[in-house]
Amino acid sequence: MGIIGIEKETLKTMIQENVKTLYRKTLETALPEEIYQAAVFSLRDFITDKWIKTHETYYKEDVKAVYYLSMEFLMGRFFGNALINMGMDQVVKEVFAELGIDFNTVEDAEPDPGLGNGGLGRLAACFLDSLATLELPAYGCGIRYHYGIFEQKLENGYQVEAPDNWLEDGDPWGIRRNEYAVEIKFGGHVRAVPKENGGYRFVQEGYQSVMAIPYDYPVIGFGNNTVNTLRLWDARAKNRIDLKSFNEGNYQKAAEEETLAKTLTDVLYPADEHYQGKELRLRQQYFFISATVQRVVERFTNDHDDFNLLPEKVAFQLNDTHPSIAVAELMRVLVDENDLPWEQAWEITKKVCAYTNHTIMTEALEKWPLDLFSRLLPRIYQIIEEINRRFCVELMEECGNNPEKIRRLAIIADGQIRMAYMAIVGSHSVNGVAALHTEILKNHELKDFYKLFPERFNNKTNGITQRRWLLHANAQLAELITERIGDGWITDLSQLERILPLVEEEAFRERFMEIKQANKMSLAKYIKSAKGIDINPDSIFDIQVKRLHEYKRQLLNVLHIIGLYNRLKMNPGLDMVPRTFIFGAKAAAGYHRAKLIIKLINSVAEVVNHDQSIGGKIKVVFLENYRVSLAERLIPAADVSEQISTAGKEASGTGNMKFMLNGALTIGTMDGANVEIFEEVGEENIFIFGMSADEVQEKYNKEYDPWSVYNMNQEVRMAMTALIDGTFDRDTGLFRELYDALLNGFGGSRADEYFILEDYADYDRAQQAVDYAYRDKEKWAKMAICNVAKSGKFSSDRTIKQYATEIWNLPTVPIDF
Ligand code: B1H
Repeated sequence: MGIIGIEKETLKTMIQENVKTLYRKTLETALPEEIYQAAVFSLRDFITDKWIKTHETYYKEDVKAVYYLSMEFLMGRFFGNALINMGMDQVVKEVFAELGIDFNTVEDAEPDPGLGNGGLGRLAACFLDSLATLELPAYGCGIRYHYGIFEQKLENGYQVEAPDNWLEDGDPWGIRRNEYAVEIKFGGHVRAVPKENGGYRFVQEGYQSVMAIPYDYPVIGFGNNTVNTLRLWDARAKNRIDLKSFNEGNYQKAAEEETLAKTLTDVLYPADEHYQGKELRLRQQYFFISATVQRVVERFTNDHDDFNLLPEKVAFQLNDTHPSIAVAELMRVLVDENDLPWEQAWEITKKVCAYTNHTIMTEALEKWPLDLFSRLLPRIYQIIEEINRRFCVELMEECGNNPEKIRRLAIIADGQIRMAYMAIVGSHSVNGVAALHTEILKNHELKDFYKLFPERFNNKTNGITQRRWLLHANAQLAELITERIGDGWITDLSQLERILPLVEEEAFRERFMEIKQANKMSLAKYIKSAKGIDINPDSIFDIQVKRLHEYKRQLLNVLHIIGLYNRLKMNPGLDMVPRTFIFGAKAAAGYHRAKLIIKLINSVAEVVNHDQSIGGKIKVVFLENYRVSLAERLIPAADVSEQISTAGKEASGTGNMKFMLNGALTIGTMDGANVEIFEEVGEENIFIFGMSADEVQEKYNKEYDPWSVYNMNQEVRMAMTALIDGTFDRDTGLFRELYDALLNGFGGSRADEYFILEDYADYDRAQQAVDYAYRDKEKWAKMAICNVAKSGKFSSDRTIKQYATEIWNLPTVPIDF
């Protein structure tokens, strides 16, 4: 048994002891969630030693570190992934088996922390995994929301939201660090105090304050000794309401501060890609940025006195504009609190900050009204005004007196602060998240800035971590791959290319397809137990899971299902491979149209699934509460991955990569990273349809009349009619809004804004090609294997290496242990 044997016995005792001390129970009587907690406390012991060593090393070697600043970290469950990265999963599984505990039940007892909306938050989580695995000094910096993204339930086919109280049963992974608490100031006014040697110092007075308390979470590298830190800030009142302050007449202020602290970090804003302009959101942004910036600068000054060295020790990566206030806060800390001249502080700030753009959807653009901003953050507001004033002077010098252009590019205009512009002006790097997206930024959305600062613009195509999305989520496929090419792919995904020659081997293809089948069977079982729906495991599993947005075009998918259904009704003998359409999607609570589309999917499911006359050829399943842990179940079971956004609208997509890695074939538009998936696999291994981004732009600028599609295409006409003729709405007229939105425009939006009808016919053609390809089992297997083999580019390890060398100049720091 050797070392493992000793560890196993130790581990058993530790788990038993922890169950005893935490819950006064034995393993026989403990609940799965209690065993889970006990197991985490046992594991933490092993992690903590490496964690301490990592930070000792960073400190001693005075290394440069990147701070990934993000409002969202959609981490998913920690337990299974921590075990894998620690190299302890086998041991722990054996220990559980020997103790008679079911591992999966315990794994399922962990809450799935949803501290993010979707792709942007999940990207941050994948990046942290890659940073630790690549031995790069890195901190994730964000907010410890008490409630993550809402839990979605369905009532009568409608989405209803329930709170997600992920901290309810405690937080075994987080460590509170009271000693690093930081004071954050809101409101009040700014006073100019004369300095001894001339000039003024600006101080904020009459403010409200809140304490920021950090909670540290371990981020474990795979197969090394690195344990980095995800630092999430929580709010606490500075002054408790007490009799003393009451007597001093401070009761009101203390009460206000207490309320502020209570609500500040309560809940994640769930309106993915939709700017709302809420005061509390701005407070959240400043709260975690000010806390981070103050801590980072304080730590720097502990052992440096030359601020020009700051960019050699610190890189801030701004995950979209949400943390872009960091530009102004760093200026404040350097100029106001450390007496640096403006010019010097500005050069340092630009060298430290880098900005990633994640969307070109105009409704997501952050533009804060001046009155709100200046009331809440008076000193930061002054600093932004000064940044803007100097930038406008620069523009004038560069382009002459061109008021129209200055207005167009100014950081402050029309009574608003344009956060994206501040992020660009205050950074040395601006990147998009896929090649097409970056080109659109350079040539359209941010064209003027690209002309001004061409050297700042660069592309960093997104990636995903193969540790979670293959090794953990699809253990059997991972094992098959390892059997044939070794386990090097776990830290170097490009090695997957080496399975490409195996497509010619029948035995390999069969094993590959058997694993897919097993994953489909276990998903079918889950769907039966969760929804009571019987699905055919031999049907094509066609999956679209992502946030619900009009631009992602779930409506195109449903409309096509209606079209297929009509076809089957007219011709029950229609020769088609049975298909199971699976959806998962949360809609922002206030996004009426998105919620109506969810209702439509469920109404179509209700009718189609109960119609005996179509012989079970199509089934439609809407799985509620799509989240990381559900994705881990769904994606390994997919045959077809739906990536059907209107070209030019999806910045990258990352779900597309997860499906590919698990051997699903993509049906998709030439959008976001689909373009690069297409380049990797070649046209014979993907189903591409629809207009290109350029064609979309052109159609948008010229006239587009969806009625012409309607009039020319009978299937479209019938599917549209089914929206309003009572087939799915029991004659309530419920879906007329969708009908009108597509044909006439509705509520201020143009008719068929996202070109669903225009792309319908080509989508249907591609879907028929899918059906046709699936009939040839051997060919399908080859295509699927090819997708896995060519997915190496989409590892977040590749992405992070590019950030580290091209943006951060960040060397690796191996940890000896
Ligand atoms: C993406 C967001 C986003 N882009 C605002 N933008 C949010 C914007 O709460 N907010 O205010 C939340 C999220 N999310 C996504 O980022 C893109 O749509 C995907 O295409 C991309 O893959 C992902 C990661 O880059």
